[in-house]
Amino acid sequence: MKIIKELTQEIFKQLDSINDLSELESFRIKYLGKKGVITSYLKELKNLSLEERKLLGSQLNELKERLEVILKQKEREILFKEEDKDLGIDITLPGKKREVGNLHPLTQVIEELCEIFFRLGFEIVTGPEIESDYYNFTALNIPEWHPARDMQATFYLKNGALLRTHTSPIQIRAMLERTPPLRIIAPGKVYRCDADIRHSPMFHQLEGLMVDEDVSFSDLKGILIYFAQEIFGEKVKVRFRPSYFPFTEPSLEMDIGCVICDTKGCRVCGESGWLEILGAGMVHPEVFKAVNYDTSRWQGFAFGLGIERIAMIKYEIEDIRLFFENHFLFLTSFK
Ligand code: FA5
Repeated sequence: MKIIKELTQEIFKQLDSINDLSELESFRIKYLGKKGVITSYLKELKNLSLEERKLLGSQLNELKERLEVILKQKEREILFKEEDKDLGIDITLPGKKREVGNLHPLTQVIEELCEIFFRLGFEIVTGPEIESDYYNFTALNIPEWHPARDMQATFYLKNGALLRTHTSPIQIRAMLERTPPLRIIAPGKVYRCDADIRHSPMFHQLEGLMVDEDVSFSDLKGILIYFAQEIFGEKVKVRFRPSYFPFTEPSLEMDIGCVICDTKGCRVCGESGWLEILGAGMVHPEVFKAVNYDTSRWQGFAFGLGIERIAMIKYEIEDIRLFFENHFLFLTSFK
């Protein structure tokens, strides 16, 4: 028993200092080989009494089995270490964090808006960014001579087409493709010669249109207030102002209380305390005429939201240009 105890200690002491596979193999042969120490002791058992044989035999076999398991573990450890050395890896270094990307803040706002209006039964549609004069202006009751064409400085293409100045032409396309009643929203890029901290030559709008037999101006106001509270929270300050659009009558513009200065006035809201986020109104009978909708039966409202303005208020961003300069730190702060 004393010999087994000493042998066990000796074996484990030696194991600690083994660092490569050839040393490990010599060690295995020394103790477990045909002429190894443990094997020899096992062979000697036959010279002992039955009682001693039983006791020592089970102890020796247990040590042998334990050692076989430990040797396998040690072999795996040595192999891993050698692999790491080959690859030049320091296994003590902390693991690498995998960066996960995020959607652009404007995409996030567009998705949130679509979800809000989708819940209200609006269908999501799209239209082309290169438009004809007819859909962008004429069908929307903006004839060639109309001063409203100056309201939106337009990028014209050589072939007479233009980059749409608003998402309102999608109203016309959607009404021509469908029969009323209908509810659509249409997010997309629009283009105007306009650039400062609140205006960008390319920006995003979301158009909304609802046509039915019994649609009123108060439905429009109710939906706009609902959307503002959903996106900015219930405490949001909202203001409606009378306005003019050739394709709606009556028309309004909606402002949101500037969250950056709490309506006290700052650089972002042009010192007014408010930020204009949308234009809206009841669909003009001339627009219904352009799509052959019976004006004695159908009424409707339409609105056009400025997506960047909404994102600026929501995320308290002072300069619209940040959305398009693609600074990595700016974009990744919207995770
Ligand atoms: C229009 O574009 C109308 N088509 C909106 C409309 C639709 C009215 C349906 C009635 C019925 P306006 O030019 O005001 O309207 O633009 C709408 C919103 O787009 C503005 O309230 C503002 O939030 C945003 N916007 C306008 N110009 C810019 C710009 N250059 N950069 C960023 N956002 C802008």
